Amino acid sequence: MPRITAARVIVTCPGRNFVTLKIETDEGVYGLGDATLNGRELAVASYLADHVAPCLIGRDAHRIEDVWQYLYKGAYWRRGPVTMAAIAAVDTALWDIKGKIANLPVYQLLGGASREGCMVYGHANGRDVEETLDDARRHVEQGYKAVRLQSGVPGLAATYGVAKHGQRYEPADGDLPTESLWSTSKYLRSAPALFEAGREALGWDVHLLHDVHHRLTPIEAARLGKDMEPYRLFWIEDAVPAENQANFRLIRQHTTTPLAVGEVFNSIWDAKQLIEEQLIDYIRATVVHAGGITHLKRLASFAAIHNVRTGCHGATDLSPVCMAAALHFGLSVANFGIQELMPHTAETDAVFPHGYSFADGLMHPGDGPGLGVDIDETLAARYEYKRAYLPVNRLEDGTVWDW
Ligand code: EZ4
Ligand code: CO
Repeated sequence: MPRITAARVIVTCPGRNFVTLKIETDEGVYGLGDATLNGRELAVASYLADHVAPCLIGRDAHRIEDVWQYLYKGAYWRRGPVTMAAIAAVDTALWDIKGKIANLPVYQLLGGASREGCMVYGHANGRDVEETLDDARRHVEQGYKAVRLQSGVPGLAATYGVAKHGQRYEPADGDLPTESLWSTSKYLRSAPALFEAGREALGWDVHLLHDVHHRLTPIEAARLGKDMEPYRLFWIEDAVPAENQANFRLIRQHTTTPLAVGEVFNSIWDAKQLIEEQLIDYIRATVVHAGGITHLKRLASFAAIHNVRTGCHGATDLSPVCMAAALHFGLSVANFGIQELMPHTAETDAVFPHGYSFADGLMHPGDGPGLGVDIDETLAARYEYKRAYLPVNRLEDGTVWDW
C-alpha cells in the first residue's frame, strides 16, 4: 500500500499564477493536482497547506474515493470554489499516483478510450469582425474543427475575450481589479452580425461557439439565442449567471440554440436542476474547480441520463495539470462533447512538461503512466507569485455588473 508521506503546495507565476499540489508516497511515486483559482490563488494554497495536507500524511494513496469523501464530508463546511479546488487537487494527484503505480495512463483506469481524441475549440478574437474572422481562419488552417468567436463591441473600449492588439488574451490583468464598461444593447446589436459574417467567411463545416460571460438577463439571452439560430451555433455559453438555475427555463422555452454553462460551478449541486430539467446541452465544469476527476465523473454520469454532454472549461488559468486530467476524463467518458483549448505560453509549458498533444482538431492525453504531466520545480521556483485580479464590469451609469 503506497502511504502518503508529504503533500506540498507549489506556487509559481510563469506569466500567470498557478497553484499545484504534489503528493509524495513512501514508494517514491508522486502525483500532481492543479489547485489554481484565478485571482484567489493563495486562499486555495492556504486551505491545502494549512488544513488539508496535515490530514493526508500516512493515508493509503490508493483510497481515492474514501479520501474524497473524507475531505468533503469531513470538513463539515461543504462546497465552494476554495474547498472544491483543494479537494480536486488531492483527487487529481491520487489518480496520477494510481496510474503511475499501475503503469497505465489515467484514462485506462477510467474505463479506457471512448474515442480517438477529444475535439477542442480554439478562441478566435479581434477588435472588430474582420480581425476576428482572420483569427478564425488561422485556427481552421491549423486544423481546428471548432472555433469560438469573440469580437470587440462598437462603442465599448474593451470587452471580455478580446486581446489587446498583438497580445495574448489573459483576463487577470491588474494588481488591483481593472474596470470595464458594459452595454447590453450595444452587444446585442453586434453579436448576431459577427456570426452572420462568420458563416459567410468560414462556411458551415466548422463548429462556431460564443461566450456571453454571464452578462445578459434571461429574456435578453432568449432574444440572443433566437437571433443566433440561423447561424447554427455549437453553443452559447454562460448566457446568464446561473445561481438561479430556473433562469434557464425562460431561455430554453424561446430558443433552439444549444446552451452551455458551468465554468464557475464547483459541484453537481450547482447543475442539478439544469440537468434534470434538460435546460442545458453542455456542462462546463472542469477538474480543478469541481472536485477533481472523481466528482466530475459523477457529474458526467448524472448528465448522461439527461442527454447533457461535457464541455470542460480550458482557459489559460487552468494549469497543464488540469488540462491533462480533463483530457483523460474527456477521452474516457461516454458523453463527452467538446473541450476548450487556450494554449499556454512557452514559459508555462516549460514549467509543466507534458505528454498531451493536438492533431487535426483533436487532443490526446498521451499514453504515459498517470496523467503524463510533470512540474520542473527548479524552474517553477524562479517565477514568484504576482497578485493579479480579474476585471470588474460596470454599466454606463456606474452600476456594478457581471463580468
Ligand atoms: O473568463 O477562465 O470560457 N472561458 C472563460 C475564461 C474565464 C477565465 C476566468 O478565470 O470564460 O476566459
Ligand atoms: Co467562458
